[in-house]
Amino acid sequence: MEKLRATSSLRRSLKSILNRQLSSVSEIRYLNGKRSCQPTFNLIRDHKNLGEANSIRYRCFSSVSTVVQRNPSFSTLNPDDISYFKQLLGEKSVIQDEDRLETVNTDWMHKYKGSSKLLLQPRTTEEVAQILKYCNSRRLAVVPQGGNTGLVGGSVPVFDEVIVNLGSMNNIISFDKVSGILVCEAGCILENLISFLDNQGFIMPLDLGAKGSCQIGGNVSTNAGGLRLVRYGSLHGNVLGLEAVLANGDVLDMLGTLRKDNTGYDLKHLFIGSEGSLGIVTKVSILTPPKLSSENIAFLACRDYSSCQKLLMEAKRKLGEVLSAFEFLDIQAMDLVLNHLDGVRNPLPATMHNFYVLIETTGSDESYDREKLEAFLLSSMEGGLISDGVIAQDINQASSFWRIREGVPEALMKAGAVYKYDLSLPVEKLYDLVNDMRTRLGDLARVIGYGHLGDGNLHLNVSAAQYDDKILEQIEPYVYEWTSKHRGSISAEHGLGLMKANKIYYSKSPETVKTMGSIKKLLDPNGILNPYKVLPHSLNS
Ligand code: FAD
Ligand code: 2HG
Ligand code: ZN
Repeated sequence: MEKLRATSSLRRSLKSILNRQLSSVSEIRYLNGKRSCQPTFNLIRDHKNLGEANSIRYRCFSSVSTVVQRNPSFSTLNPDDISYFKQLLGEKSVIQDEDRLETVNTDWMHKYKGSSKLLLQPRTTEEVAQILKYCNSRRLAVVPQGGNTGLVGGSVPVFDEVIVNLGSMNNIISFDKVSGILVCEAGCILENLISFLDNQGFIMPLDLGAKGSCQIGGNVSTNAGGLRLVRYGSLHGNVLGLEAVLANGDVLDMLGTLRKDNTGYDLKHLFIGSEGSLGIVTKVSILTPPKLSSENIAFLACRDYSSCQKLLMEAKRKLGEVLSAFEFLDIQAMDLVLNHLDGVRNPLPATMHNFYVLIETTGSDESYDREKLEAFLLSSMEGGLISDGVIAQDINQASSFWRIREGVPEALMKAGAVYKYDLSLPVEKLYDLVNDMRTRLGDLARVIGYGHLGDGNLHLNVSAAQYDDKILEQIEPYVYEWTSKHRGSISAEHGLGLMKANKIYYSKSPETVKTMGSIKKLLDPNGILNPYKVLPHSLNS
């Protein structure tokens, strides 16, 4: 009898939750990846006391500041080089304008800044091939660049590397409605591909907060994970083929559109996630799933991390075939979003909760999917895993829930200086690190935990008014050692870039790194492609 009463009151409370309308709907607007505020800090690189422009001290780069030396075997640009590129690409695609160079030399976080004097914007694979062939013969170092939304200092030069931006190669080449296979150029912006596919009744298997700026070539080159990986898997599974240009200008046509092809080594995988260090990706063929008719999204509150974890296990079991996202943010992340982003409202305003979970389901039967989600939420409430929650009633509410989760990186930028760590960890351990960091840092900085819980991917961010070596000393190498001890990855989805090139050994064995070095040497013997990134600097000497 007791139990029945409890259950019926829970049912009533769930019903009221499900029917709750948000008082105001925030604007549907996807972050376009560009910051709307100027940073209050600058540089992390510091020429001071070094006495030479050929080395840069990267202060955010490890607990002890590290000096990166310009590779002396690289040439510097001369007027003949500029004439060659102008003749090849036309005046308009050879950019030396200081303002434009400032933008492409600076990363999204305004944390890394190069001093390139040249931006090239090729329009065809042949042009990319000619650029690389020439740069290789002249030993001019090159940074491939997409939307420049990378978070590890990989997309901007370290010194004076030539920037090759793929943004002008933005054509959709073909779309096969029967197979769902999209073939496009590398410079297509992810959000444009999403819109194109939406009109065709399909979706991209990849979605991320930077969709308004990042390019598919950049996504492939970083093997970006994002918000839907829990459902559709990684780009290693969804990219069916690609075309890439090697450092010597050779074009590798691996642009297959087959699900199955076991003819020899599958070399495309080398380019997925190699962050522009092995070649420039110029075209991509990708398998896209059909757009299903019913999407539901719930914004939930949990009392503690253990409840989030149990909720995930339950969701995998009970929502299995319809689950398409399982994201979490802690109270600090929520607080930042509410305080720093315009127009964002708390969907659960009665009180702040320790944790928030966003669950999305995607399926083909509206009433069945909704019932399934409601039944899951009810049983989770009965089991005490959820303390409050709301299901979006329409697309605007759904967007406003996503805005909260996708807005965390932007809110962090607005809050001041930020140290970012992108870690794969066993789900049961994942939040222990956040707690440990809070203990270590005390009042020095705020520690924020959020991310793709469904994939065991924690985004640990440390936010402070300004960069401070005292803070960094408390974070590194502790975070990397902790991750390594738990057999995690120090880069779940953002890559290594410049930030973590020297940290690779925390997640990879020396033999594996040595083999990576051999592959790099084979494909790019002069090391012109994205130097100082991905692989440890010791491999270059
Ligand atoms: P860039 O930043 O320009 O470059 C990234 C790297 O790829 C560089 O090393 C560059 O040299 C190389 N590269 C770029 N294009 C090419 C090419 N055509 N050929 C060869 N190399 C190339 N990442 C995630 O994984 N998941 C997320 O959920 C996520 N969310 C984000 C949210 C925000 C707000 C921001 C700012 C970033 C986020 N990121 C996320 C990181 C970033 O957006 C991704 O890594 C994205 O895939 C980078 O694409 P891009 O076109 O901006 O590449
Ligand atoms: C996300 O999931 C991105 O929002 C950014 O990967 C993560 O800001 C970060 O640390
Ligand atoms: Zn992420």
